[in-house]
Amino acid sequence: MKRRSFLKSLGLGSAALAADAPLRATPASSPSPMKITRVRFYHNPGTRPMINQSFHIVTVETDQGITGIGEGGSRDTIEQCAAMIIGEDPFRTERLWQMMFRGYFYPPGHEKLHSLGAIDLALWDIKGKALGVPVYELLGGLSRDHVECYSTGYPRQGSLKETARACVEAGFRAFRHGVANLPGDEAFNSHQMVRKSYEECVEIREGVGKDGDWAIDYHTRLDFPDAVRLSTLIEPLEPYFCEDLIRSENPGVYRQLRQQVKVPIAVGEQYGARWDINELVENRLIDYSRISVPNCGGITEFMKIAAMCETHYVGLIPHFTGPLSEAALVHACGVFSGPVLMEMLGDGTAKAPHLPECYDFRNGKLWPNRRPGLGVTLDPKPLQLVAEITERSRPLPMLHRPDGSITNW
Ligand code: CS2
Ligand code: MG
Repeated sequence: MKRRSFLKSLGLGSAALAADAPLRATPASSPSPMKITRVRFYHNPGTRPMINQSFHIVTVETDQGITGIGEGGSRDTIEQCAAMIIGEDPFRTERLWQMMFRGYFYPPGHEKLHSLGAIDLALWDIKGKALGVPVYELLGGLSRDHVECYSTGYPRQGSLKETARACVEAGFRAFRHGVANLPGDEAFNSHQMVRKSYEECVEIREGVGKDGDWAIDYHTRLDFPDAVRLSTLIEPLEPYFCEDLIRSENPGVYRQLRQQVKVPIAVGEQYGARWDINELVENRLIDYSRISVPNCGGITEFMKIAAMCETHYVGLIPHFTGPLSEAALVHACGVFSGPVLMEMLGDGTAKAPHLPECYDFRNGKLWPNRRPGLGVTLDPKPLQLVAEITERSRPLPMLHRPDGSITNW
């Protein structure tokens, strides 16, 4: 678009159009700040029973008729977070994040962070809808045309080898497998399962072929020496990544583990905000972050973790948590300049009845769209409204620096 017509599109007068005029845009007066009027929380009957991995839905309404949609959380912590922000300006996503994160003095645990993240998704949805742009435009604009995906639980097509082949032939970048375990609650003999897993990985490598990719999730199932043994066995099979090699409670143990294995490591689906994973990223003990939304605290937090990952050349492979969150991740990952691979469940064709418009998936890839906000549409009919928050409640003092920014009590 030529300079003159671009400036006209900003509503600038002829004086500003003169070739030598200073390019001092005088935008139309920005609309008065919105106010959050009501937060609603809906139970989604299709969600998992775990409260820190829910697909429940939250909506945030404003006095200017724009409503944001988020996903995650549980009733009590949604009510706590929502009551902190009633009456606030939804555009101030960073300030509201700080209010919800620090407003109860003790930092939130993973369950409350899930609710905070659900509301944060809705706030970003409001911002994009109000400005008429997709959220990725507010995060720096797209740095990629689409997002490559891998499939977890790709539908079985005969043998494991045939299934892996069908997955990559469907356009997925990689086929994901899990460490072998016997059906039901039969005893888990890790030595036997390491050998069985290795044999399965050989079959998967044959299935995806020499140019295909595959990954394996140890699912924190193995003890340290078994994780080392399996990683050593499968290294020649070139996995794209190996996930959750050991339990997640003590990330520092990856200092020793990293010295003993040479496979690419992905960790983070069990983590929350940046302080759970910063040691792993800053010391490059992992190659990919599995941090996801809303789990880490939504888009606001995810972008901070992404910046830390970019600094240390760590890629993003966010965990699939829910359909709306998957749509939100396309925005957040679409702008990331480093390597990205997103998790998709099954063959990607499952539809959420309450989200008639959600992410755009085809040929094994996720495609950004131009729909404003997160680009999702909510049909609440399949859901059950369980809470409405319209009153502000801040049970603890909240201190501010002289400039008005929040500091701890
Ligand atoms: C798995 C998860 O996708 C993965 O990487 O670790 O699907 C995990 O099995 C579930 O979140 C457990 O609820
Ligand atoms: Mg996993």
